[in-house]
Formats: sequence, C-alpha cells, structure tokens
Amino acid sequence: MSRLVVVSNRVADPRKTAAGGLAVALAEFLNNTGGLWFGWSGKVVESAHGGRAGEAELHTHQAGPVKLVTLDLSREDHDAYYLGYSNGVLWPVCHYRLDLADFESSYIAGYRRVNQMFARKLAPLLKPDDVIWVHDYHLIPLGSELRALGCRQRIGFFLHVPLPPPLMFAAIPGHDWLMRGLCSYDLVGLQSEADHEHFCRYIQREAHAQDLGDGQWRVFNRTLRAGAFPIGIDVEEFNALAEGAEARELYQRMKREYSRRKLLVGVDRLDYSKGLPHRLRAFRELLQKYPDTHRSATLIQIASPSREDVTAYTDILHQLESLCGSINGNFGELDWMPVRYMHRTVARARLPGLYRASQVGLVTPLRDGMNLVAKEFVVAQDPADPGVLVLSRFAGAAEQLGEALLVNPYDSEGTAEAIHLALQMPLEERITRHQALLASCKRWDVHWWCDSFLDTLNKSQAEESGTPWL
Ligand code: ADQ
Repeated sequence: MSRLVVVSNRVADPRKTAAGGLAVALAEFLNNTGGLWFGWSGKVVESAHGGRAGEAELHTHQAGPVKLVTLDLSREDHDAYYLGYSNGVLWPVCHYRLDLADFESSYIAGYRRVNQMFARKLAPLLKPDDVIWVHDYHLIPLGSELRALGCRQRIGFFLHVPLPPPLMFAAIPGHDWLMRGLCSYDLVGLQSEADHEHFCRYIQREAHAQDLGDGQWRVFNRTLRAGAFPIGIDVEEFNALAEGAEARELYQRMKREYSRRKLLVGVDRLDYSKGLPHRLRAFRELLQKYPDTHRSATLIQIASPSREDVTAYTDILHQLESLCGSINGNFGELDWMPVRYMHRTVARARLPGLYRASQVGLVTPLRDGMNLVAKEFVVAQDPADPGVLVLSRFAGAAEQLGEALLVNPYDSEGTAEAIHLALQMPLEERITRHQALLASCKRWDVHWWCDSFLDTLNKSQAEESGTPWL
C-alpha cells in the first residue's frame, strides 16, 4: 500500500485531541494509516535566517505511526505568506468579502516563496509511490512547485474554504497563476457542488478546458479530476466524547441551571465569515418581536480567539462586544441575561454536553466552506428529544443538511422568525428532522470524505510528461 503524505499549513500531533476541523479529521485518518504529515511548525523565527526562507531547518517528530515534519517561518515570510496573501487576500475573497481584501502587491511573492520552500524541503523526503494530499488555500501552488522539482507522484488537493464564482475569483491578484497551480494536481476536491461548479466554470471560461466526462478535464495540456467531497465529522469519536465524564458533567450542570429556560447555542471561531453580529441582531429582533422569549431564552455564544493580528478580526471582536453589551443592557433583568458571550475555546471533550443541553443550534455563517459545528450539533442531540438546527443556506453544510431550518443570515427578521419557529417546534417534527439530519451526518462522515477522496485520487494517473503548466 502507498504511503500517505499530508501537507497542510499547520500540523497537529494526531495522538492529542485537537480543536480545529482539519486537524481533527486528518489526525483521525493518519492515526489509522500511518504516514507523513508536513507543514509549518507555527513558529516565527525573528532573524535566524536573515529573512531568507530557504535555510529553514526541518523538525522531525515521531507521533505513534505518524512522522511529523515541520519547519519554522521567518518573520518576513510569515507576514507575506500567512498574514498577507493567505489571510489578507485569499480568505476574504473566498468568503465573498472583496471589501476586506488587502491587495498589497508584495504578498504574492512571499506566498510563492514559502510554497517553493515547502516543495524544496518536502521533495527529498518523498518516495516514488507516495500519495500526496495537499490541504487548503495556503498551499495552492505547492503541487506545481513539486512538479517543477520532478515529483511524479499522485498529488491531490482539497480546498476547505469556498471557491467563489469566476468573476469574483478573478479579483484575486494572480488568479490565473493560482488556477494553473490548482490544475497541476491530479485531483481537486471542493466542499460543495456549488464550489465545484464554480471551478468548472472558471476553467471552461478562462482556460477553455475540455470536459472529458466522469469528473475529468483536459486543461493546460494535462488531465485532472475535480469533484465535491463534503467533509464530515467522526460520528463515533463524537459519540464517545458525548459519553465521557466532561461532556456529561457539563450537560447535567447546564440542564440544572437552565431548567426553566431554553438555550440557544453558537460555537465559532471569531471570524467575520461566521456572521456573528448578524446572528446577534437576529436574536435582538427575536427579543423585540416576541416578548414571550424574555426570561425564557438565553443565547450562549462562544467565539474562540482567531488570527488576532489581522485588523478585520479585531474589528469584529469590538462589534460583537458592543452588540452583546447593548442587548444585555436593553433587555436584561436582575435574574436573566439574554446573551452569555465568551471569547474563548471550549475544550473539545465538553462540546457535546453544551450542544445537547441546547434546544437550538445557531450556525449562521455569511459564507462557510462546510461548517462542522452544524454536524457536531446534530450528532450530539438526544434522538428522543432533539434540539433544532438553524443553519445558514450559505454554509457548505446546507447541501447535506436540508432538513435544518435554512436561513439567509443577512436577513435578521427572517432569521429571528426561524429561531422562533425552532423554539416552538413540536417534538414530532423535531424528531423527524433530526433523524434525517443524523442520517446525513453518518452517511457523509469523515471516513467517507477521506476514503472517497483518496479512492478517486488513486484512480487518477500521475502526469508523465514535462511541466507545461508552469
Ligand atoms: P473552520 O472555519 O475553523 O474551518 P468549522 O468547521 O466551523 O471551521 O469548525 C471546525 C472545528 O473547530 C469544529 O470541530 C468545532 O467544534 C471547532 N470549534 C470552532 N469554534 C470553537 C470554539 N469556540 N471552541 C471549541 N471548538 C471550536 C475550515 C472551514 C470550514 C470547514 C472546516 C473543515 O472554514 O468551513 O468546515 O475547515 O473543512
């Protein structure tokens, strides 16, 4: 069997329970198969390499069956590649926020430089029959850089964020170069059918790609596959967490504390794509329109700190604090605060308890590649008395979770109506919806995601000819 080599911006020890979606999914898979995981260490070295990326040393660490290999970034590379092009340009544009993109022209050179360094450091570690799986928007050009160094292995790429429509993608400086980079992979995986369609439209329109059928394309003088592979969660792992002492203890405590109230829960990274101010405005709308919700409903909003060195993130933090303060100030009573907002990460072991104690899960991003919180909320519910998921139609998860109450998060009145409906939904309807949602989470779980992506990649033929796409 071929060895699997995973490459992602960050690397996590698969034996430890990680907090992020990608880390959780990959850790689980690599723990079972063994292999190599390559990426940035998370460390920024101030001046050790004099700002020159090429001299970074590799750190190797054996974590059970998985070999972790990481490298540090210089300050200059980190700022251009990570803060600049990845999180200052690609993240906002991929989430349809052109207004927040910082089109500073020097970023692209740093992004390319780091991808070249990744390729240079990784190539000597590769074996001829390795299968390489590259993840996410930080590393789009890595495949073409590996090809340029003569790597002939099968290389697949999965994009965890949305791929915007062609005209919006074309706003990215270097979009044509990026798309050529994407097309140097043997398989490009997207989160949703909508993203897949955007990819196909772009390569047809801008690069005159030829549709060979069965997900195959001829473009830039080579053949590749593309498809939607919606990521899921590890349902068994999550059920086991729910059975654990920490989740149960939290569940019982919440049930006791809120025995006379209904709980609404939101769990997110603090990110402008997650629609947190819009969600709070919808909740305020609910309190305004339905006085019966006063004292009877409490929103618990957890927002974990994220990318705090990017300005747009500090702005959203202030907006959120101000909205929570004004809602509590205007509607709160001595014995009831409508919003309990916490700017922190909840330990993963406790999450199922929080979800299960809540009658309504609010997952209302303005745009999201998938959103695993939606799936975790469904899986954590008591099937005999399940809570209701209110889900943005702009989350990739909406393609699989159509039985949720789907909302347009920009429309705070409509979202408030959906929340009201959720709070009042009869048990029978809650059970019917939950059964369908749970079946989807089980069908498209993380194992399906890994297996279907890697099976499809294994079907693809590694390109034999030179490197015409560069
Ligand atoms: P994120 O935007 O980070 O990831 P999301 O899917 O919402 O992703 O959550 C990922 C994980 O983080 C979940 O397991 C969740 O429980 C955990 N998490 C989030 N906030 C937390 C908090 N405050 N405390 C504790 N845990 C928290 C990107 C894309 C998503 C895509 C994932 C996976 O943006 O669209 O679903 O990758 O592909």
